[in-house]
Amino acid sequence: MARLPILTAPDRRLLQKSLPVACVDQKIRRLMDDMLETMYAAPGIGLAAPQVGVLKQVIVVDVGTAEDRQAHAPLFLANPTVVRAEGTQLWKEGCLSVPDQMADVTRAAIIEVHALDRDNQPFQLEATELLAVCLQHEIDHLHGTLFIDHLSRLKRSIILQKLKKAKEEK
Ligand code: GNR
Ligand code: NI
Repeated sequence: MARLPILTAPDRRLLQKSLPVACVDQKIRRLMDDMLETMYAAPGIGLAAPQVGVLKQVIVVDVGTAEDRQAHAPLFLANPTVVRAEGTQLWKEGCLSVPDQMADVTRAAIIEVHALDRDNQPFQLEATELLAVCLQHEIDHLHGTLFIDHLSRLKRSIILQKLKKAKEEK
């Protein structure tokens, strides 16, 4: 496994739409494993392929288990789609591609997601709470959407200004 560099905004690759994978083959599995290592090292609870510059519909997520948030419970999803969404919830979100910025975002409370797993098998899962938040955040990345796109224009432009400045100072 290998750690991959994580892109940070502003970066045009984070605004592009990712393409579905034809099949979860050895190459995609390798990408998933590298993304998981990168996510754990960051550390983060989710990572989408475009964040490492790969415009493919692949995400990895690990919010821990219900009993022990620290215990590993990785999920690998290719071509994830939300087929049902109900209710709303508010969560303070951050993003590895939007460093040092956090803001409240409203998301669906319960979602049903269809995807391919690490073995190319179709599966579905129902998610609530933080897992639902994280899956919606990652699936957004595949559409070129960042959590700051859910904020007011003013809040978004303040954050983008800070990110631009931070990059210029690098
Ligand atoms: O590590 C992450 N934490 C987080 C917290 C609240 C809501 C969403 C997230 S996802 C983020 C990692 C990331 O940027 N994934 O794209
Ligand atoms: Ni993110």
